[in-house]
Amino acid sequence: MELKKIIVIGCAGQIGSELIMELRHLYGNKNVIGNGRKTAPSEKVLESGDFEFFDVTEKNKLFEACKKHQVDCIINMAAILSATGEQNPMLAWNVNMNGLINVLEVARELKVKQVFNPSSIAAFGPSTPQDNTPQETVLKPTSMYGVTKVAGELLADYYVQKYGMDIRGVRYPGIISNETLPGGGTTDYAVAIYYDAIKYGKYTCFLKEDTMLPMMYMPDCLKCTIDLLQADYSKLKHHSDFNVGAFSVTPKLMAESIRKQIPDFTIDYNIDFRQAIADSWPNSIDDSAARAEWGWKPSYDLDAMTADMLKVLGEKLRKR
Ligand code: AKB
Repeated sequence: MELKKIIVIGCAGQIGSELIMELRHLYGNKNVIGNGRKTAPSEKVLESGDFEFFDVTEKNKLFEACKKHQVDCIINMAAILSATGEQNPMLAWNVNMNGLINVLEVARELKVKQVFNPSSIAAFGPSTPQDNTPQETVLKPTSMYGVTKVAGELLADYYVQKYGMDIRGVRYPGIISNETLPGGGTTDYAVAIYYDAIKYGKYTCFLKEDTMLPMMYMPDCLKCTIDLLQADYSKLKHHSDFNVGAFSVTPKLMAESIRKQIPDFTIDYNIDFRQAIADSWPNSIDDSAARAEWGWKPSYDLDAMTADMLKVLGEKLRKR
């Protein structure tokens, strides 16, 4: 579908901050509007195009911004993640659910052509098969974040059926990146470990060494988001709940991968409440529906990602 004006809600965050720059590159700076609550995104984001400050829970401001810029696509990256969600469940419910219903209602009222709303592996729970977790399976999460992700998938699919809207989304695994730090997630260790490997040569992990989780490197995350945005809607059988996989990793395997580049790197463990969240999530993901319906294919495995992360972060941290 030909999109003309896109707004990225929540683009001060880990994924949004990189996605907006990639979209501006593809669609033109003036055609991709940024949004953040009050945290200033990078200067690069602020200076390269329009930016509107408001909270996704403020429906009127969202409506006015979409109307003013005549957007035909809303990408909703504003969310409270799993760990913060367990510390403040009502905040997670408010931002994730009221934010989403605002996005869907504004899109319906303004006849916005397309909405992208991400889900997460957090939609699964302890009674879901943990290996090669199927596309269609038990969705009984035990975290508030997961509850909002399942409810969000159902709500989005309801708007597809009821109003004939074009709404798309993937169940992101843990995303590993080197530009904007993630915040409040259970998979955040997989980013922090690289920063600490370079800065201190050691890392203390809050998950046990054998905790296997699905992960993805940011270039693949951007590719999968944009590929789904651009996919032929008539070919999609699923809408807002695509499983997408890249590789699965434990803290121990990640440390071994880092040691191939930094032989003296050490890891130790100080387990906290995030272990219970991680234990309720899959080890690996079956993403055959995404592969069949819109051609999803990741590029990075663990070692390729580690080499790139250490190179990019090494240069970035040395400059400081
Ligand atoms: C989190 O850890 O909460 C997120 C996610 C997997 O959705 N990164």
